[in-house]
Amino acid sequence: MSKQTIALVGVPTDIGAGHRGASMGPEALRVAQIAEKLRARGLDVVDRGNLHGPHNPWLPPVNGYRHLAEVVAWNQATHTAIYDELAHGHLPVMLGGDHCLAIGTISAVARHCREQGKKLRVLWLDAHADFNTATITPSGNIHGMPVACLCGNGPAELVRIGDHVPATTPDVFRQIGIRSVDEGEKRLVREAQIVVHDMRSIDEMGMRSTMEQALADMDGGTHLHVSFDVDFLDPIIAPGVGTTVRGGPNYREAQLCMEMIADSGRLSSLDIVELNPAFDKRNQTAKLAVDLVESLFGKSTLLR
Ligand code: HAR
Ligand code: MN
Ligand code: MN
Ligand code: MN
Repeated sequence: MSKQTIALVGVPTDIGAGHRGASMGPEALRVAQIAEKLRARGLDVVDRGNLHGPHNPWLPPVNGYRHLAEVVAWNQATHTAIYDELAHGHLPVMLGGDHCLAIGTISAVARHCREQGKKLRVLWLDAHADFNTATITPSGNIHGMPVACLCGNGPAELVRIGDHVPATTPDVFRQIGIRSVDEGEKRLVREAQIVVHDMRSIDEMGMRSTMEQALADMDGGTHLHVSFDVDFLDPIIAPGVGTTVRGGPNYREAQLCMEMIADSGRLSSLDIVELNPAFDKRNQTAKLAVDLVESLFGKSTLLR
């Protein structure tokens, strides 16, 4: 079997975010040499360039959503591109862009899994649960809603991307690093029974046991998708995001998280989202994200 092609797909938009600048994420990751670093590991990497979509009109929310029509357009383009890569047997890496784009990627991954008879597991690495709805959102920003939309709780135009409603179910998710959940959102997360490894839990049991649990019960028929919101990381090491929340995983904890995912051997698709170069210093957060992605693809810091 020839080695699997990793396809980088840039999605340069901040359409779902509360700050401008995540649209520069794909280029910052390229400047940090994401393709070259993965190729240096012997991996086959192609860069598809960027998808295109509407510009950000920067308007206030309407009926609880900011820029809904534009978010739909970007996610449709993302769904099509990611589905196409999976259909060709490639491992897609979506370079965001804000986290609303996970609606496009994960709906495509879920569709692929249904067609291939695979089980889906999604690791949601994030400071936030992203489970808001129009009625409870404090902001109207759709990057705070993708998990809800994927589980069928959202506007019809977004929920039906991928033509299967709901795109997936709460039980596929394992949320890790969570430390900022809005009051109404907490209730919905509990009701949906999403498995959340919040920072309190990581403090108490450590990253190793956390990841053992999050990666348990997978087998050769499991497609593992990682949705890496860069604000997962502690802002001391990763200032280049729009919504920093202190008290996240430090460098070693983040490395262990990525190394254990690599060791599972199941990684089949990836989002890298919420990187915001407008908040970064000398591209350090992009470089850190690339360093961690190298670990995700098997680079070990140890003598192994
Ligand atoms: N929970 C807040 C809201 O919905 C902030 C969401 C921020 N989301 C991200 N992605 N940065 O995780 O407005
Ligand atoms: Mn190929
Ligand atoms: Mn997020
Ligand atoms: Mn976040």
